[in-house]
Amino acid sequence: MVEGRLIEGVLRGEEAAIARSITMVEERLPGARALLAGLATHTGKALRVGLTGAPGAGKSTLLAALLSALRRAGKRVAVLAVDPSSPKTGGALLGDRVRMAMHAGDSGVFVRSMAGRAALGALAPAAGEAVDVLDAAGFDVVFLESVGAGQADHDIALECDVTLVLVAPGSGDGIQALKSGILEIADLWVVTKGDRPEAAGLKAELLASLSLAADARAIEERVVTVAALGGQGVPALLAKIEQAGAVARAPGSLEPRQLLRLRRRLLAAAAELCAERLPPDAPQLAELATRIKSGDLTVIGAARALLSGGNA
Ligand SMILES: Nc1nc2c(ncn2[C@@H]2O[C@H](COP(=O)(O)OP(=O)(O)OP(=O)(O)O)[C@@H](O)[C@H]2O)c(=O)[nH]1
Ligand SMILES: [Mg+2]
Repeated sequence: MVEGRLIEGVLRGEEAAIARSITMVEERLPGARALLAGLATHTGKALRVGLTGAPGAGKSTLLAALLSALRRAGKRVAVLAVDPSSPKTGGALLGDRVRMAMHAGDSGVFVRSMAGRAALGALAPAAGEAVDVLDAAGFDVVFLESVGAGQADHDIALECDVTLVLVAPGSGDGIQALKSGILEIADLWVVTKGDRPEAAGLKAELLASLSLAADARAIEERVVTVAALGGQGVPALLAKIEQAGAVARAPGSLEPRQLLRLRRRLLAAAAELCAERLPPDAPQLAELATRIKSGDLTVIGAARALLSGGNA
């Protein structure tokens, strides 16, 4: 069976098998479910780190610095860049490919972009499943980079153990300019380009804004300034990522992210199965629609009947 060979390849960390598997998951190809089921017992080891920020915030530069630091520590690292707005060959990520080329030929690094194919609503779960593939392939840390697109970033954050939101000085309106809701998804806020003179002011502005909603000291612990070009602040950020990841993944933690994630996956899979069993032209739907129209059933009543598998 094809999936069986792929599973073995992924577990051995073979790049071609990993790439093929991610494509299967991304494009919902036949066999993707069997593949994920086969890999499932081998997942749960990787630390999943979300990283998001406006265009030009410094995501690629910081990722390159984090990658180098993690490689020096002997960790295997993967980056999955998700861009819901551009087609697969889109330009936005090409620059990243070039930057990441410094890791080309290093089998401890895997970089891949994932774009547009999956329906927008399904992109985050598909990205999460692609991370499962990388997790099973033995990567210690998997970064899910998203290219600031509001709701998609939020959904992607739910697939991660730790989420970093990057804010850069010199973008004009400071934190006012950020997409609404983006700050709330962060476990750690990262002020990038810390070598620039406006960075301290931005950090103060960020702290003031965040402290309205929560304990100021607790917030301060979670705001980190880095100057990734020169590497300043990167080891400290890495330590905070590992610390936040350990908390999020602790079995006794109040909201183990893995459980939340699995609950969401379960719902998404149930919806997928439902849609598969009931294509829009299913006779059962036509019959129920007629009954709803005649006042014999309500929409919610018919939906309940469908879910319970019984007759309305
Ligand atoms: N001064 C300074 N500039 C930086 C630093 N980090 C990144 N930059 C610059 O900021 C610009 C954007 O950096 P990128 O890392 O490409 O930002 P990005 O968020 O990946 O951008 P997109 O992929 O276009 O969304 C580049 O010109 C970088 O050289 C830093 O630590 N200090
Ligand atoms: Mg970039």
